[in-house]
Order: sequence, then structure tokens, then C-alpha cells
Amino acid sequence: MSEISDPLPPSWLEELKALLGPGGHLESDADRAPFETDFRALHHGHTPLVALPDSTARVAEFVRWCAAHRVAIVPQGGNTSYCGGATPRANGREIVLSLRRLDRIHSVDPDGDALTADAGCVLARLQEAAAATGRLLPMSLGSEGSCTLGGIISTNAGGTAVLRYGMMRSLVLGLEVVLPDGRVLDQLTGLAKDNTGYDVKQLFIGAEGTLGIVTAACIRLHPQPASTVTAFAAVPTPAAAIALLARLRRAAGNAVSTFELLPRVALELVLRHIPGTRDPCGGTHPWYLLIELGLNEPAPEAALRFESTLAAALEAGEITDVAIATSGAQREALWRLREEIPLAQRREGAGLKHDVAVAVQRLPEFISEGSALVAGLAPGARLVAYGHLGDGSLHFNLTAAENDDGASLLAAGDEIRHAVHDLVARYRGSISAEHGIGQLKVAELERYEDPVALALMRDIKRVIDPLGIMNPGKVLA
Ligand code: 2HG
Ligand code: ZN
Repeated sequence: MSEISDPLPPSWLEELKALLGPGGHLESDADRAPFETDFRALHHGHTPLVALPDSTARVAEFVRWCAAHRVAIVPQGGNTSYCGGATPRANGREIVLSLRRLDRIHSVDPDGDALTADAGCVLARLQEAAAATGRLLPMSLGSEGSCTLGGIISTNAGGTAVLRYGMMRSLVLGLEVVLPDGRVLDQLTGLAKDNTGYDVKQLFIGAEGTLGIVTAACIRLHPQPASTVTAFAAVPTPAAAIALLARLRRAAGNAVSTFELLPRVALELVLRHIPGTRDPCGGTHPWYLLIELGLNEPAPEAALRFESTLAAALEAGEITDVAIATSGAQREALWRLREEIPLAQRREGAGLKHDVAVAVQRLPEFISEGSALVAGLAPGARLVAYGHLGDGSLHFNLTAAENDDGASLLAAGDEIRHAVHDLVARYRGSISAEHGIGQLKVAELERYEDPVALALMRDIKRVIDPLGIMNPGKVLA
């Protein structure tokens, strides 16, 4: 860790503590520690104190003070970033601003299909609040028990229902944002239609806290489907999986909400490391899919129609085996086979992650070219390429060979990453499909982003945050 060059004067910290009020900060080493390291333990920084304001007005006051003193701010929600986007750097001059005390649900409006809440609300709580009124908040991801509304907006989170409902951006109806000079942008209107000039709130979605601090949001809700059907299917190839997706869409339109691909090795890792899991299909197959549809017809009809579509897919050779959930418990068991892959991969040992996207139709070609590429660069390593096939987004991850401590895989990490990302660039894909840039991929963004887009990003950053106090070193160098 680099040294603390020039600590903030103690009198400044006293001023800040007074400004933040009772319960408004954390200061001891033990209290700060969880805020100074990211969830993957890849990044370690230092903050002199963690600010915990309890209102938007207090956030604004805090930001005004930071702007006046040129002190940098690192906004943090549930601290579940995969790219170190919410971890301070090691210079000791950046103050972590946790939004966790901003946790009020303002309103849930089932008729207007909107929910308004503070940035610090945990996603699972918002999903429950929506469900209690018969509505669906369709953002769904592994960290939903700890990630926060402000965090998933600031990172434009994806998850496992993007195919039907889009990424977080498509769920945002309104935002409240504290700007880097302390002004408050109040666009908590919840309007579905508003064509009054530039839609400035869009700038803050996916900006990873580099342009301002999201303090509250109005989110679009959806009707809850009358019934849900869930299946785990074995497929011979990714191309067959894509043919199946087209078949399901012909039969059920946009009811397909989840279409997740996983290779045999991913299933094996889950079966090995996650107690209570079991393989629902007979035999071994190279690829599997977790499929879910939310339908408007009652359960018996929905199940019959789904089964007949899958029977036709079996006949066409698109799938080779399938297990359909017939109870809530079975559905959960099938979901665990997909959701626990990241944990199982972690438990298996050292690995590399690549969060990439290419056009859905080109994914099979990308997977075979990419497999050959990494086999050459990391002989023996296991490719665990899984993810959101329906969105063209894959976690093109590697795990070291069995009984290998992974040292050589990690040592070759940069070379492998560049090779994978070069391939992605040739496919005109994305080097960060859903996890963002944070501090991990700043150089990658510079290397692969369209120069015109990059120049515009820098212009926007300069205009909105001329002092450069908002989450410095993230997204842009
Ligand atoms: C998922 O899809 C997450 O499960 C995590 O985006 C992916 O751990 C990963 O590489
Ligand atoms: Zn993912």
C-alpha cells in the first residue's frame, strides 16, 4: 500500500464530524476497514473517516465543504463492486461517503407502477416492498441482499432478467443527485414521458459516482406475471442454445426473462462446492441453460405450453435433456446452480474474470475462438464461460487447473486479459458488459473505447466536476 503522503488536517476532520452530526461518521480502524477494501479484496485503500449523512441536505452540505477544501469523495453503497469502483485509493485524502443511512422508502405506487426510495435502500427490501403491492421490481442479481439502489443505478447494474426488463437504466424514471458543487438536481418526477431538452439524469446512471452522488430515485415497476416456469436444460452447443431462444421467443414473445448459459465445468464446481446442490439432468452434457419465463396465463396452461415447446426443441436436437421445476423449492434449487457459480469458482481457487459482451448471434463463434485462444495462453486452465446468453453477455472466466495454485495463471493475467479483450474488440463487443470500469479497468477503457466517446466522457467530467473531487481515479484516469 502506498504511503499516506499528506494527511488531512485534524481540524478539517473535526469540522466534517460536526457537519455530519451525531452518528454521522465512523473513524476507528476497525470501523473503517470494511469500507477500505472491495468485495473481491483486490483493492485496498485508506480513508480518514467514513461519512454517514442522514439526509440529502446533509449530503449536499458535506459536498459543499469538500468542494471548498478540494477534498475527494468516494461514494459507496453496498460495496459490492467487482472493479473497485467504491474503494478509496491509498493516499488517505479521499473520504468514503456511505449512503447507508439514507434508507427511507418514500412511496410505492402500484397504479402508477413506480417506487421512490433513498439511495441507501437495499435492493431486496425494495423488491419486497414492490411485491407487497402486487408489483414486480425486476432487477435481480446475486448481490441483491446487500447492494443498494444508489449503487445499482451508479453502476447501471445488469443481472439475470435484462433480456426482458433491460438494465438498470431502463428502470429509472427519476433521480435526485447531489452535484460536485453541492447543488441538488431534483428530477424525482417519475414521469414516463418528458422530452424537455437533454435528459441530464441519464449522465449519472452508470457514472460510478464520478459525476455526482445519487441520493434518491424513482423506479419503474412491472406487473407480476401470473405464472412462472423455470427449467434447466442440457444443450449440445451454444448455437443450439441460441436456436432454442429463438424458438421460445416465437412461442412466448418477450415472456422469456432469463436465459443463462453455463458449461459443464461450472455445474461441476457448484456441485463440488455448494452443499445441497444436485445435477437435475442425467448423464454429462457440454452446456446447460437456466431458462425462466413469466407468463400472463394461469400456471397449468403455462406449464403445458412450455412443455410442448421444450418437447419440440428436444425433437429438433436443440436440447438433449431438461428438468422443469414443479414447485417453488425446485425452482430455487435450479436457480442455485446458476447463482452460486461465482462463489463456487472462488472456492475452487485462483482465477481470472472477463466480463464481456458481443452480438448474441456471434457468441458461439466467439466462444470457440476464445476457447482456443486461452487454451494456448493458459494451458491446463479451465475456461468457465457462463452468463447471460440472451443478452450476448458472458463471464469469460478462467480457473486454474486442479491441484495448481494458480500462480502462473495470475502471472499471465495481463497477457490473457489483453488477448481476450483484443478478440472482443475484433467482434466489436464490450470489455465490460455489466460490472463497469471502477479502478480495475481504467487503462482498458482507454485502450479499447472509441476515442471520440472517450473525449466526450472527459469533456463531460470536466464540465460537471471541474475540481475532480468525485471518485477520482475511477472510470477515467
Ligand atoms: C454473475 O453473473 C455476476 O453471476 C458475477 O455478474 C460474475 O463473478 C462473475 O464473474
Ligand atoms: Zn453477470
